[in-house]
Amino acid sequence: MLSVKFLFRTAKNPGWLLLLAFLAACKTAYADDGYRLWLKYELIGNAAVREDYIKSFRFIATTDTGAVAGHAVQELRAGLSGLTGKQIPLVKTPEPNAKGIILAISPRGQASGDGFAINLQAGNTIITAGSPAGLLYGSFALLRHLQQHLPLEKVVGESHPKVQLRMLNHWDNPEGTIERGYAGSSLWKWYELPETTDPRYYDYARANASIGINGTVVNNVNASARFLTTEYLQKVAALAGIFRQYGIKTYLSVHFAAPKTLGGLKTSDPLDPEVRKWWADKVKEIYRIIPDFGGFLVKANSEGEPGPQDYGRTHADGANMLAQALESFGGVVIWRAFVYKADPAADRFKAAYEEFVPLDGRFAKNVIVQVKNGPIDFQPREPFSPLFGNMPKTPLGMEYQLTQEYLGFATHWVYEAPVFKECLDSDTYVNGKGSTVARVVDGSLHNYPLTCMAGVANTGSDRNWTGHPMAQANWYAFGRLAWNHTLSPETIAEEWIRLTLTHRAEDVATVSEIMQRSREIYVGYNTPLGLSRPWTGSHYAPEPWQNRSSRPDWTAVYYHRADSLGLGFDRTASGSNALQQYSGRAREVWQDPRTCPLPYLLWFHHVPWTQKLGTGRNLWEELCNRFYTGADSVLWMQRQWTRVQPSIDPEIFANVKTRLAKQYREAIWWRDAWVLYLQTFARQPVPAIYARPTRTLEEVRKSVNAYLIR
Ligand code: BDP
Repeated sequence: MLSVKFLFRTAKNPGWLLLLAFLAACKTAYADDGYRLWLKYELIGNAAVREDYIKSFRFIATTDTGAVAGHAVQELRAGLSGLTGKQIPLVKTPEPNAKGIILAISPRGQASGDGFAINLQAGNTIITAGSPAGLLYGSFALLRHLQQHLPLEKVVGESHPKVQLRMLNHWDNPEGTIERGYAGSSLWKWYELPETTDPRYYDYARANASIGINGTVVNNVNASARFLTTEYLQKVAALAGIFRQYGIKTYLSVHFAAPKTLGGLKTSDPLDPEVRKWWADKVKEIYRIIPDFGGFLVKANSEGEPGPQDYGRTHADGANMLAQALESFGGVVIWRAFVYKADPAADRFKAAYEEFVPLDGRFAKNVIVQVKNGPIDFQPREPFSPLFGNMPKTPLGMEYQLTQEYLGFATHWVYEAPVFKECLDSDTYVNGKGSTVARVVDGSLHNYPLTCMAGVANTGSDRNWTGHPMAQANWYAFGRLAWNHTLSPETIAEEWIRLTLTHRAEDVATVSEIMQRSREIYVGYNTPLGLSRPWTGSHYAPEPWQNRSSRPDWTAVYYHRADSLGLGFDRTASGSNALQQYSGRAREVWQDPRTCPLPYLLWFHHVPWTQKLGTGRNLWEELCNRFYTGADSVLWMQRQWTRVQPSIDPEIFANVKTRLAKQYREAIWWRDAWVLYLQTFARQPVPAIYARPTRTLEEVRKSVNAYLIR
């Protein structure tokens, strides 16, 4: 499917007829390749609903004629013509008594800029906002409502984003690969830019704007200094020129040693005057080329990336140098807190807190410290990062990972909204009960002047954007939650299913149930009871036996600590005491193995194999229960998916079906690897109710080794 923008450019004559014919052809002639995401705008089958919308939308008028509002109008016209089969004219002055949509800038009540209100007055649907971007968000909200075939009266209301910077972080490299990308290669065709711009860039921007995303970092945090060359800045500017029309600012990840590697200086020391001047000049150049540039994302002194500590300086010294260069242009520095040193005696869990908490209050005003949701690394389940709540004087942004690095790449179906929500709803207790992570991130707990939520993108050049068709929901859910973190995963899933897959109520419920359970099922066969697996290697295949690496915290055994006595990482006072970094009830509940919820148990405790748990089973039996139930539940997912076949597009149905079959095989792979490996320590039989794995540990190892061959 081509972009709306492209259609508008090419379909001038005979204009709307051509567009309609095109949309109709897409519906009937092809199966759905998933390209249109949640913006399908298919003709409404129910004649009464359709007629009601046709009567209510005879025209569109706007008081703002800039590019962003122009795209709002364009989207409404394309959306409504698809949904109702009627073209809606854009008029300067509405006919008397005609009903239509009016977009109007009105600063009252929408002071935050991106917020909007939708009202019905004298039969007109009036979208008001404090800014053109607000009009765009309001238009998409209206379309989302209509795409769900809901009564128009119900659309009335106001909406304001809870977080200011709602961003995607692309881990895309200059040669077109994507670090941890599983949906093809980069969307950005660097070799063609800036002369040629793929129409897909418009659709990318539309999709983001439709869920409220207003920032994008286009390159990998393990950043190539090449992005700061004039040649690449011109390329980035071409992207930024498109994104800006959808209210999206463009940001770059920067290589901290660029003054040396690119500028030819002897040092990249942030306190060196020449280095500071180099950055100041570079920033001036960037703003000459991209006047609304958003700012820098920085991974420094992390996993071998250069940083201020190379010169005996702090993260604050590094961030503040860049912040100063950006300040007069309104740019921000987003400084990542993903750090851990190669110290065999240390607990990686504690590293970010130890490095960053002492710096609280020392960052410049335009710096945000971006924190991964958990203390380690995007594991299938982690406790919230203890940084949240402990840096009251430094705006902390949230970093989630949409791309499924540890969640089965593009093969396993895992709906991530529960992962996001679990963290947001966690109570840090730093200012007493109710000091949730959500309140840290939205700034309300500590009055942060800047707020940010970022998702590491799961998009790529695959036709359906995300590889697994159901992974589109993770992109969607991220945007919706960044806008409004009070939405529930269920609400978001049901909305997404209606926009993307089916309107049939029973099937919406069935797919939603698969989605709600999918993460827990994955955790069951992958990392139950608080196991984690951030070891090196593929981040895909099971290797719980892996014990050799250039550093201890890149082995599997470092994390699970299986021995003849038990399993799990003791992070209480008798162990690494990482629990000390948490406050109040959070710490109290987690530090006692009797009160620690089972999903977090092995994160914090080394538990004896024979220890009876709240479920009545001992640790070994409980692990077996989770591994087996998790893997078997993929069969349940398959059965449920088969039930909805009649109302799902055949191409999407078949695509998901094949992936589920592979997911099942791999769930068994994970189950067998863990069970057989852990059994060598636990020395207990697999409970009789479960069939023993049909292969030996050696056989599983061999299959994993074969998988890992490069
Ligand atoms: C880890 C990834 C690695 C990233 C790193 C990061 O394995 O590729 O560069 O996170 O976030 O999860 O910087």
